[in-house]
Amino acid sequence: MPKTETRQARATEDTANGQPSATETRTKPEGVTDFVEVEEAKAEYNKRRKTQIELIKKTDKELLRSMLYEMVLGRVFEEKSAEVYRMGKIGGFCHLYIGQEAIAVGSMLALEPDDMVITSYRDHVQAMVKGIAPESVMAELYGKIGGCVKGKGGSMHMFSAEHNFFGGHGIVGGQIGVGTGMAYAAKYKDGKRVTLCFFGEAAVNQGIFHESLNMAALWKLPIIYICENNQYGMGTSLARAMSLSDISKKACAYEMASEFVDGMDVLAVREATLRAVERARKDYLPTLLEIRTYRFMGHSMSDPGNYRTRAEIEKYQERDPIKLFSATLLEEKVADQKTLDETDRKVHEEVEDSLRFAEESPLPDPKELYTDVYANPIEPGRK
Ligand SMILES: Cc1ncc(C[n+]2csc(CCOP(=O)(O)OP(=O)(O)O)c2C)c(N)n1
Ligand SMILES: [Mg+2]
Repeated sequence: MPKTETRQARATEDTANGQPSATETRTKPEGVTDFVEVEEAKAEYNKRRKTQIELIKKTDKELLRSMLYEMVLGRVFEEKSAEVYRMGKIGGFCHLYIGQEAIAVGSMLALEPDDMVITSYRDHVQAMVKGIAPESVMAELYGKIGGCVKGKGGSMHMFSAEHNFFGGHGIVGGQIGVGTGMAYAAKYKDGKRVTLCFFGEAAVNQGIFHESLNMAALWKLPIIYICENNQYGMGTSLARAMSLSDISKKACAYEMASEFVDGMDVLAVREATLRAVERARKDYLPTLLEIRTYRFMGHSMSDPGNYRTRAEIEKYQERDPIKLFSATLLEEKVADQKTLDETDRKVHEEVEDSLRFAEESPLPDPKELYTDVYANPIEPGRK
């Protein structure tokens, strides 16, 4: 839960960094570096165990195993991307999703294929969960013609109209307005499709968030706003940047339904999304989900990460969503160790294949510079 003391403690740090502080000086409690206590989250998770077991019993076992597969695929894919990035094979910005996988998987596996998704630049895993093949995402990272946008988008701009995946957006909060427009179009045209719009917690401070939520509630749009609260916007912690850090509460300003969800619990994410999907599909009502998570890596590949401690990262790694879910599946006998090893083996094979594909895919021909840019293409060389 939000802790005012912590916010003030952060302000104290600001002063130490030479930045202005709006609050009085206060000693930072030992070991408290964020606004959500891991111990508290663990206790909440344990309280949910009974419900979780019931959920596991009523959910298709195959679906549960594919949820695990998708999370592991996301993790291994990105670990490999980081490796080849460091070798200089991928250029430009590259933001990893490691630690946040339960959000993409829990929410998107609750959708129908026709439902639409839009997100920020931290998009590789979401693109794959929506159905874009790993080789197509890897080739895009490489800037090759086999990429899902023919190598012209790169890491931040995965896109596939065929898979109803509408980006990959670099402007913080930009996708919230576009996503709201998509939901408007869906309702106007047929009313059946739901839009899932992901963004980070730093985007909530942008005007577009508030304008969009107001319109979505007023016009009853079938949209689910998913705030992936990983507690940092680049090197700035949420506690230092937001006056009301309980993000799910902001929905009440627009009379919108909202929930606060543990993003390390893939089943909790799925259940909350299912409730929101029903609200959207049946009654055209929007929902704001604040899903609490943590990114295990830096903001991007070029982040030295000196704004947080190793101890803080390790504390959250204890609640690694993949470890938690694997343990639950083992306990409930949905999977045995052999299944987990086999998942790991298959995932590594799939990631290696994607890498081979990306390596072998040619670079785009220079004439591709002129394709898919304007609705009415300009002729090359025209003055
Ligand atoms: C309008 C705008 N302002 C600033 C930036 C620079 N910027 C890129 S990412 C980022 C932080 C966003 O954090 P958050 O929304 O929490 O998403 P996360 O990176 O944590 O997933 C900022 C400030 C930008 N891309 N767009
Ligand atoms: Mg963030």
